[in-house]
Parts: sequence; C-alpha cells; structure tokens
Amino acid sequence: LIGFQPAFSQKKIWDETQEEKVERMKWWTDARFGMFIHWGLYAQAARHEWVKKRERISDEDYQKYFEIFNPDLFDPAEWAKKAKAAGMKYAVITTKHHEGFNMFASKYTDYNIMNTPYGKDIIKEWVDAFRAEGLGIGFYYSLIDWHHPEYTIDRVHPQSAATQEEYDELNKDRDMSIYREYLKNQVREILTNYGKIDILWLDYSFPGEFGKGREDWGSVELMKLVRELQPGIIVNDRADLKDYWGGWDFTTPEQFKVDKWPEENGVRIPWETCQTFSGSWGYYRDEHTWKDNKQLLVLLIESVSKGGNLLLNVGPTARGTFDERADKALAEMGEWMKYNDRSIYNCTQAPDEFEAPDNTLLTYNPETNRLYVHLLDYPMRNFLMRGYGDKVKYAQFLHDASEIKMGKPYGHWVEQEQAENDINLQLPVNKPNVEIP
Ligand code: FUL
Repeated sequence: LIGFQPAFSQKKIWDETQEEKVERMKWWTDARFGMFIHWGLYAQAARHEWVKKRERISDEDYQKYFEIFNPDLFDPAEWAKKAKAAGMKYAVITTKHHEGFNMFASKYTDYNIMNTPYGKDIIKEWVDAFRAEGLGIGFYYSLIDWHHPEYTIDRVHPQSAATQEEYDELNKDRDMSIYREYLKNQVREILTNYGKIDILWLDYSFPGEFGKGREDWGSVELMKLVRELQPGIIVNDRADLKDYWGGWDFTTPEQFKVDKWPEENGVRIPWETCQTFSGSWGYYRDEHTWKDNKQLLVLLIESVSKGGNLLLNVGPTARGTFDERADKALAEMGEWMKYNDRSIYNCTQAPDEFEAPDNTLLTYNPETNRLYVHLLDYPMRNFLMRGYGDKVKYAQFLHDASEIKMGKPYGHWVEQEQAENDINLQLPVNKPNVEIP
C-alpha cells in the first residue's frame, strides 16, 4: 500500500489526515489514464510550444498569433468523446502556457482569448463538454510567464544570466511581487469561475541559482488559496513545496518511462508520468518521431504496473482539431481498452510475492484480488509461471473470457519441467484478438 505520510512533509499548508488524503485521491489513483492538452497561440507556429524562446521571437512579432487566433473547427464535445473512447478518465488543459496567453476570460490581462478573433472562453466551452462526458477536469497553469512585463527573466531564457550581477542587471526594472499578485489572481479566477475543478497542474519551478522557487511564486500562500477554493482538488508537485504537507499530491516524471515506483524517504508516493505522442507538447506539424501503438500501450500498462498514472498529451491544431496521427493512436488505444480496461482501472503494482516472468508486466486489482499478466511477447504454447503454483485458482483471457487451462506443458523439455510450485498456462498457438500488437 502507498504510504502517503512522507516523514519529510512536516510543515503544514493543509489540515488533512493520511486517510483523508487517500480518500480524496482515490478516484484519480483508480482512473490511471488521462489526456493532457497543450493548446495556445503556439499551435499556429506549429513548431513547439517553446517556439517563442527557441527562436527568440520578440513580443511584437509574436503578437500576430494573438491577432489571428481563431480555431473555427473547435468542437470540445468531439474531443471529449475521443478522450473517453480512448479509455481516459480525466483531462488536463493548458489555461496558460509559458507564452503567457490566457485561453480563458480574465479580468487581469487583455492578453486573453476574448480579445482574439475567436472571442469566446475556450476554457468554459471545454470544461462544459468534458464534464458532460463524465471526465475529471484538470487545469494546467504555467507559473512561468514570458509575456508579463514584471516577470523576471529566468535561467531558461535565452538571455539568461551567468552571474548574479548579470541577473540583477537584466531584471533591475522588473518587480516580481506584482507578478505574484497577478498569478494569485489568475489562479483564483480559474478555480472560481468554472465550478468544481479536480486537478491543478502547475508548471514549473526549478529552485537553485537564479532559478525560480517558492519565493518567486509565493507558493505557500498560493497553495493555501488553492486548497481553500477547491478543497477536493488534486495538485501536482511543481510549486516547490515538497517539504509541506498539503503542498503537493503527486509527482510528475516528464517523458520518463518509470521503471520503479518512486519513493521519497522510503515512502511510495503517488505519481503520474506525462508523455507526448511525438517530440512536442504543442502541435508540431513537421515533427515525425511519433511513438507507435505498442510503445503507447506498454507505457500505460507499465505505469500502472509500478503504481502510477499516464497523462498522454494531444497538441490540437490552430483550427481546433486533433492531428490525425493522434486520432489514430487514440482510437487504437480505445480498441485495446475496450477489452482490457479492467487490467488498468483500479489496478496497481502486484504484491511482491508475484514476480513478473520475462517479457511480461503485471497489474493487480487489490479490491477484486485479480492479477493481470500482460504478455509483451506472445509465446506459442506453454507459459510457465514460476512460483505461482498455489496462488492461482483460475485463468482466462480478457478479450473473450475464455478459459486458459492450467496444466502440464504440451511437449517436453527437461529445462522447462514444471515444479510443484509453478503453473503452466496452456496458451493457444494463435494470438488472441486485441492483444498488444
Ligand atoms: C514542461 C514545459 O516546459 C513543457 O512545455 C510542457 O508543458 C511540460 C508538460 O512541462 O515543464
């Protein structure tokens, strides 16, 4: 079981017992699979959400994207259906990415969706549609802001400073306390104007020399506000509040295929890996390093097998549609999930007594006491599971609920003789339908 009470979280932002926390997060740890959506003005450049920094585009030049943004084909109900059909249970959308543009109506800046040709609150439309499909609602909000005039230039900026003097010189006319106030006001807006919000995904801090940490964001105060406004909300770990109880709820390995349940001080912590289909979060027309279907499924299964979630990202186009490569991948995952989702939802890492045979991943549902064996390399006949002898009552395929007989191996091979405490699954030669490709 996960221990949610890390010894290092001594300082308190939020009064809650471990049991209450487990309960608050249960829907999320059961859900296992969500959709990340990176959408903003950068979708028009169609070459990475960091395009402004990567290409050192000035505010003046970037302004054109603001003046023409008009996603005429945006149909959030269709997006929500696609997420649901893929087997996803929640979704997290960028309300503001590092570029600073607001996809929501804000009274604290004109640099928001209402002042583009589109002129409607995308976040509102999105929330309504996703909620209608019963999906959990999550907001990504960037702590970094490349547009706000008071936001101090940090070390990810191309002009970044090498020394403290350079840093001070670069930022001498900027007042971060004004930005902090703005940040707080905006977080209050998104957590007030759209009803119950299930997840807040802040991004990001990099404490250290000239880096940004809790002081820059006013994180302690910010998080108190978040908990007060949305007591049920689940928050990620990027506001630099690791040592605060209530400062974070789960950790966020980004583009990492996690091979072991992450721990802090010997305690297993809730986690979610966020992953892209390709090499970018925002829509990137000419990027072709897309993960294939098997890689994506293994990512999902492997995450669950180590006690974690997968947040899989789509970067919609500037017209408001999904890239057709994303559509295809989502549909294929949905096809697999239709038959196999019970090996994902409510599942977690298998108890230690079960060792995963080679080329398999194990997931386990503690409530039903079911163990799921995912065969990554389908064997043609016998499948010996060492040490499982007295532990398995019955075996079946998921896709058609057909029995898998457990018995003596077909054929004979001395090295593979079955021992008392092993079982042998008599698998059909033909690979069943809708398995991992
Ligand atoms: C990172 C950001 O810089 C990326 O653009 C993306 O949003 C990713 C999920 O988090 O920190």
